[in-house]
Amino acid sequence: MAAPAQFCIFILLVKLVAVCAECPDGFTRHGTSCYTVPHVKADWSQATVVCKELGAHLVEFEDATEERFVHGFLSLHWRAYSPPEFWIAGNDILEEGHWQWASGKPVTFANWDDDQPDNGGDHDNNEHCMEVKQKDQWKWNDQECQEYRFFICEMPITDNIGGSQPGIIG
Ligand SMILES: [Ca+2]
Ligand SMILES: [Ca+2]
Ligand SMILES: [Ca+2]
Repeated sequence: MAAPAQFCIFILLVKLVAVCAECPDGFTRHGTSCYTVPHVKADWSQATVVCKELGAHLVEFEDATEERFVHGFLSLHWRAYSPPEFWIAGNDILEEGHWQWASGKPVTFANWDDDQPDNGGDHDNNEHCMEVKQKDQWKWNDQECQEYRFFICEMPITDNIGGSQPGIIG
């Protein structure tokens, strides 16, 4: 007797997850994340806060496939942002030259622009935050974290579902 009821609950959950898996307005889906690029500039630290307020975080490229998607998105939309320069989550704030994403995950591949990261060169020595720019074909550059840039937020879908629906299962 219990099995059919459980089966129905399972179907209900699958439908619920399917509905919840859609991205919020203004976000674009790729894989298990939703992405948005707010029309506001902020320094790198403020950008992390704004993304968090949106239920997201600064974009972290887990692999080159994800990066290619974001490049494609930026290539379609960059003209709406002036100048087209964007913060992403990479940083070497904790340890010079040790690049990681803001979550603490390691940066597992590289797409640095020529001669980057340079930490600003000899005269500067103060570049610890990662940006991508249209004029550099979206390759990575380290930049001073205090600079104002647009930024890309990423909202992992699985985190949201797990976080908001814990009581339904069981
Ligand atoms: Ca990611
Ligand atoms: Ca640095
Ligand atoms: Ca640099």
